[in-house]
Amino acid sequence: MSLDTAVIGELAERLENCELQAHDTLKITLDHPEMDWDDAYAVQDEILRRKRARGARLVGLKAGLTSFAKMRQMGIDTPIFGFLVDSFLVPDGGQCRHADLIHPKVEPEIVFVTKAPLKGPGCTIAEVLAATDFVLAGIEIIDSRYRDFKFDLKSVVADNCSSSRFVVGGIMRDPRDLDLRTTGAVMEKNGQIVSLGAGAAVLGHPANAVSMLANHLGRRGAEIPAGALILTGGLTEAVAVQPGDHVALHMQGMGCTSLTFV
Ligand code: OOG
Ligand code: MG
Repeated sequence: MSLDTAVIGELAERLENCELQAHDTLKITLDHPEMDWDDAYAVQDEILRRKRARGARLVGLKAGLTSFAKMRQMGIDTPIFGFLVDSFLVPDGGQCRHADLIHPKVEPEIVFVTKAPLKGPGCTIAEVLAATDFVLAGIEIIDSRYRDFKFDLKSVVADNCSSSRFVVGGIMRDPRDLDLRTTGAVMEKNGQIVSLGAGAAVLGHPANAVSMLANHLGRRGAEIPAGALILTGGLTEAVAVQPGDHVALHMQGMGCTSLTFV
């Protein structure tokens, strides 16, 4: 750690206020170039602490930058991780207020729900599949608090990896019955196909994102609890949305989930 607790608190407040008031800011590493990974996750933890103090409930976790396309674009080889609270959840087929957000984008994701805790280090994909209750289709709405989505990795980790809203739905499936590498995804905006992908786009198999999350938490003395909902990362690049847009995700063998921006 190179930042002191007071600075971590100020950065968390600044980023969370951007989220709550829907305005952007410049990336925080401009003011704090010495910020390290522990500082970045400490800011994110402080945002979660602030939300929980106001009654929010932690409902899940997410991995980001897990697709080969995004990793190549960012020049990284390890994903980033964030949290999901109940206020981020949009009901399946429901509405999301665009004016509450800054510059939202949608991305198709495979969602895991655990039935047993997963603890790293050394957590494997086999353990992930054994601890998975079911998988679902999900659309993540990301909304970086940074101007024009321009950030570096530490800034985006501090900003809870651009987490904003998410919707899950379709048919709950046992991952034992599916080959999640070849599971196809078709995302439509207003009836037009805007992205196409398959599960293998995420780290070869989306369960790898869950084992890497467990290993990341293990290094920090934490674990994935039972009953956690985990977004494993966009299969494709994210797509910008405007008020009035209807977005639907069809996931092979897993049905459909959708939302409308109003
Ligand atoms: C960071 C969040 C990335 C994903 O699924 O890759 C993410 C960003 O691109 O703003 O959620
Ligand atoms: Mg995502």
